[in-house]
Amino acid sequence: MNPETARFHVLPVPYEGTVCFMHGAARGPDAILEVSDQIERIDETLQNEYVNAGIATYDPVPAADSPVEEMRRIYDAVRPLFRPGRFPIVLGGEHSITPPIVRAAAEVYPNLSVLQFDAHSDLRDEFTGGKYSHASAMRRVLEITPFLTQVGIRSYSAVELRECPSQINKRITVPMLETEEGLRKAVQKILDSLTDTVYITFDIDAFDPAYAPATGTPEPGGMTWRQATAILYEVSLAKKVIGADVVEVAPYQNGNITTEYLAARLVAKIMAFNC
Ligand SMILES: [Mn+2]
Repeated sequence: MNPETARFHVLPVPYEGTVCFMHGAARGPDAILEVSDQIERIDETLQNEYVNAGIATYDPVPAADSPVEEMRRIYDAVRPLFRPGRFPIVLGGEHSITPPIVRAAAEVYPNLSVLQFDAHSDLRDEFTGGKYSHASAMRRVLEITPFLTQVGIRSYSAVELRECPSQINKRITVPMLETEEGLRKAVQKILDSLTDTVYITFDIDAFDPAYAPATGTPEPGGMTWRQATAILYEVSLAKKVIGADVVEVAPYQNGNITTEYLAARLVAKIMAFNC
């Protein structure tokens, strides 16, 4: 696909430099791209052939030895992809890859807000791997923009609560989504908290492990496919979504493709809703 005319720009970032528990996120981008051939070219909700908008897939960003160098490489690779009309989708890799992407996006789109789907709040100031740890990703994002809305969070430390008290009111828990009325209210709360221009970061562990088991820290009590896609649909309709990442897919090597297939479907949904 000619990158000049493509709407969607897919950038693989196979980085897992600071992972502290289950490894494998570096294999995420390849696994997602591989199964993406199996996905229909038409979206079943909107009935649009989103692939016709054009999808350009780039070579992976080579993983660096140091987090600082990795952040620089990601920024350099993704910065040219943020342009009016272009919609970058970055495939991780661990969650620490998100801050340099948000930094690049915020340079093009002032007043940017970030919508984070995640089991973990990732607001620690430092963790294993220092300032650029996967557990610090959203703390770094808060240094770029104060507009951060978090969905699906069910695991965090007392320190995070204490140090980022303003985030507590901008958090949508999974129980809030469990009835039709709850989901409707949650969507409204999300829309009210976001600015007009939105970047989406989607940690696959936001889903319940029943949906996406192959991830570093599969937390029970997660979101369903329907809850996640309903929120993505409403946000894409009401806001200008300018890019997204899907991170923390750590594929099994036993032939179970449930998680990467779901991730590929998620990417397709994001494309279909933002054609
Ligand atoms: Mn995360």
